[in-house]
Amino acid sequence: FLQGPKTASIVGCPFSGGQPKVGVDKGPIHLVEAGLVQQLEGLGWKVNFDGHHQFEEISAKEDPVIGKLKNPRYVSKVSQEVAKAVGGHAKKGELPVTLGGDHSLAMGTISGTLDAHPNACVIWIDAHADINTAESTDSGNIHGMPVSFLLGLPQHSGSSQSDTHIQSTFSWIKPLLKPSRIVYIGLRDVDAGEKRILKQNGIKAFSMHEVDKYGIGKVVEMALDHVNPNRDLPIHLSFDVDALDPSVAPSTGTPVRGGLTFREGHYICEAVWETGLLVALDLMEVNPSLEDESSVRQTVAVGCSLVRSALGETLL
Ligand code: B3U
Ligand code: MN
Ligand code: MN
Repeated sequence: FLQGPKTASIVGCPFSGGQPKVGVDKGPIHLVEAGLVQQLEGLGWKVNFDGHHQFEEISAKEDPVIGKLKNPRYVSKVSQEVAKAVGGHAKKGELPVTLGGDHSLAMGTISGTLDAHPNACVIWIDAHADINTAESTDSGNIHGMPVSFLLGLPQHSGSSQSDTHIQSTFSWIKPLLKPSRIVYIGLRDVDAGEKRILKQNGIKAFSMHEVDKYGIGKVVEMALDHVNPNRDLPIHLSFDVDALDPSVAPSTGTPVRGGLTFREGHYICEAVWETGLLVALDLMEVNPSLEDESSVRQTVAVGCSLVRSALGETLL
């Protein structure tokens, strides 16, 4: 295919177990209610959407922390289901569009993509690096950790018993992602431990500093040159809406000022679409319970707009 498959499959993931704030599980519902399906159909896509996923909850009582990790069984089980859904769509030649939900879901989406496209690369758009390990995490929130699991980094939690327990809980994740196949854009709130992990693994990241210095056009070109030098590998775009400045996308769980502008965020989506290599898209961390009604409407609208751009809207 030249411009990606022409069927998009919406994977609605009402899930918030990777972080403590309620409401992010309502993100996908609001995005669909805002008309995302019809908007994509308006761009000429055939869109599959047969309702949001219904994840069977694992109660807090049945899901005590392992080391510092919160809701580990629930997060793992949900992401495993998401991996199956995303992988299934991708193998049928459809474009999975996963709507979060919190970013721990990317353990599932990227596992699904790599199952269908083992040579895929990942472009991760975020204020945060989401690469904490069981050892480095302060919060224990797994939405700050998915990349470390995808890379198969060692998960040391302080006792060998809980190390084994973490390993078995997440044993379905095949560590297929190579450090050279992921690139970040938008970072500005990275923990000290995460900086160490990025450096040790030689992972390329373009923080807001580089966006300021080079401009978004050059940054995206450099990011693609790094992760996809011959422009021949399938691309998974994982977009955390908190990469955008809070003035653009206020309704998200961990806003950080100094983020991407509306245009910079859209430019990334357009440039990825332009490669013709997009095989999967995530839009994560829209939380319609945070901030006032007009902020929610704005954030949901921007979310829909980013998805449309990644699916070809702005290309003339
Ligand atoms: N790095 C911190 C904060 C954080 C990560 N992702 C989000 N927040 N959204 C952590 O909790 O790991
Ligand atoms: Mn994130
Ligand atoms: Mn984030």
